[in-house]
Amino acid sequence: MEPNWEEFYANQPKPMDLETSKKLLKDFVENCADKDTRIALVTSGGTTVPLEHNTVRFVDNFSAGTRGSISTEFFLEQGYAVIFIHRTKSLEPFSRHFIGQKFLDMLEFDEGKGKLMVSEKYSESVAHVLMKYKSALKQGKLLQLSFTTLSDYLWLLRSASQALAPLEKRVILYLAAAVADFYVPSNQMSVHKIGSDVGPPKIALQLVPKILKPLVNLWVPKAFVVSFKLETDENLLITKSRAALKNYNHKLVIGNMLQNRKQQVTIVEKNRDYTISLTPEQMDQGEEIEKYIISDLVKRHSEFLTATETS
Ligand code: PAZ
Repeated sequence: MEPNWEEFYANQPKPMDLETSKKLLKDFVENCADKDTRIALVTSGGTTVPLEHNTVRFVDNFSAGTRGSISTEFFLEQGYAVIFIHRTKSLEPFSRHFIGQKFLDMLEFDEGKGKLMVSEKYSESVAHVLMKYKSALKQGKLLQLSFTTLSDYLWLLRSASQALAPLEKRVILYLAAAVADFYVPSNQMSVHKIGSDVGPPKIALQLVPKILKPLVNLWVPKAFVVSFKLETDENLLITKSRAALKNYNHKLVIGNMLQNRKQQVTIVEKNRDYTISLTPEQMDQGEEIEKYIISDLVKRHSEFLTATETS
């Protein structure tokens, strides 16, 4: 039997900071409401599935938040306001350019003057990214909210969708997060760290309800909803993407393969599909496929707005 989404929300506790997030969402949406601004809700990164309430261990997935964080920058560049819902500590727009050792390599310290600086070599590129970030914030065009667990994510997704519903067709949902398909319900989870003294644990994972159904039909019925489908077997990519479109009746599925997701995606609609890809030369030049995905989606969103102008 298909798991029930209403039961999920009835039984999984809300994240502690949900009310604060709702307030931020409300203010952000109100700020965009009187303008003609289009808004993208971008989800990014992977969800965890805790095995214990006092969580020591959890099931996770590979997603680094690359797709979502880069796409957010391109949505902003196209004039959209963006609500970026991301996994804590996964990549974030703009700051993704300054992580790890690369960040330290960009800095120089003048001991004589006691002054920390961006090294000459990087100052132009750092300033470029920084200006775009500050401008997005100044214009009230970027809101970042974070989640860790599957449950936190689904609560936040519902709140964000509901907050955006009044903006109707101006909203695009870009669901790039890698969301767990299985979880341990709260009432079946061990309270404390699972010990090894009782032998190998028997952990029964349950199916996560298909949240796209209420999201498309109830929460944001007028929005332009785009979901992602990740596969590792190429033979399944199109059929599974199309099955998702049929089940949830949203606008587009972006299919991608784990192995080459940074180089190629397939945009799947009910009656056609087409590929967006980077050439090896574009890859060598450091181009990012999200630039082309977002440019295509913005065009599709415009067409949708024009086609539904009177409805
Ligand atoms: O975050 P990332 O850039 O490492 O990976 C992106 C992705 C593969 C998670 C995303 O493009 C995607 O396909 N998300 C949906 C995954 C799924 O639930 O099928």
